[in-house]
Amino acid sequence: MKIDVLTLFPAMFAGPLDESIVKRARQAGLLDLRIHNLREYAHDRHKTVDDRPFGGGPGMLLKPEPIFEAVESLAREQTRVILLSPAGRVFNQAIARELALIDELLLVSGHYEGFDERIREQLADDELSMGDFVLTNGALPAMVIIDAVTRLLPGALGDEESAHEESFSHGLLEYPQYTRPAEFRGMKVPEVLLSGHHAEIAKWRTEQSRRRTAERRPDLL
Ligand code: 21W
Repeated sequence: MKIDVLTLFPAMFAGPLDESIVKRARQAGLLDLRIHNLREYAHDRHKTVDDRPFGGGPGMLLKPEPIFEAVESLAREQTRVILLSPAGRVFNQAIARELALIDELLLVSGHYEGFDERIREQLADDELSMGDFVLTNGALPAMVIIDAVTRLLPGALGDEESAHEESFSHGLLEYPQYTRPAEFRGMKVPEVLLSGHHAEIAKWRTEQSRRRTAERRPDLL
């Protein structure tokens, strides 16, 4: 899979994508990731990428020319062009699974007060948000999407990680887990987990998952 990212903050991408499973996927050739600086597609003397909104109002908008030029130079016919903005549909695991099936993504990170609407109309295939909170720009959301999608690429997870994954794909929150020691600062691990009764343990875990989900995320039930 190839993922291009268009951003005003390319330096933010050094680090998070050079660790762990994403690093391994890149080294293995499963993911070809390229970060592009939007400013390099601005051709005026001041490398202008934004301007004031017609009609007035606060903040600055990303202007069309640099983004059109960048997308036209980076995207092919089959590329899925995705804007990151708080006005997008909310990203989730189903969207991650859908994106993991696509050969080429181009993630366009927003900033300021948003995009000139013609960028949406003409260039974007989709627009994604991380949820109802305000960030300073779309760089972290782009990295979140890359992380969530990369681990779904065939071969990205080791055997152990994949097996672990399957045992958690029941749509409930995780049950409480413990490791040694069996007692720590007076806090004891639930007796059933030390009992060796596998059916009892499975029953306890399911019950705990349900209780926790009902309490914290009733929308999942
Ligand atoms: C924050 C851009 C607020 C635009 C009309 C006029 C990408 C993001 C972002 C940002 C506004 C994501 C307004 C969750 C996020 C992102 C920067 C809108 C108000 N509307 N997911 N003025 N949260 N954020 N400004 O902030 O680019 S995905």
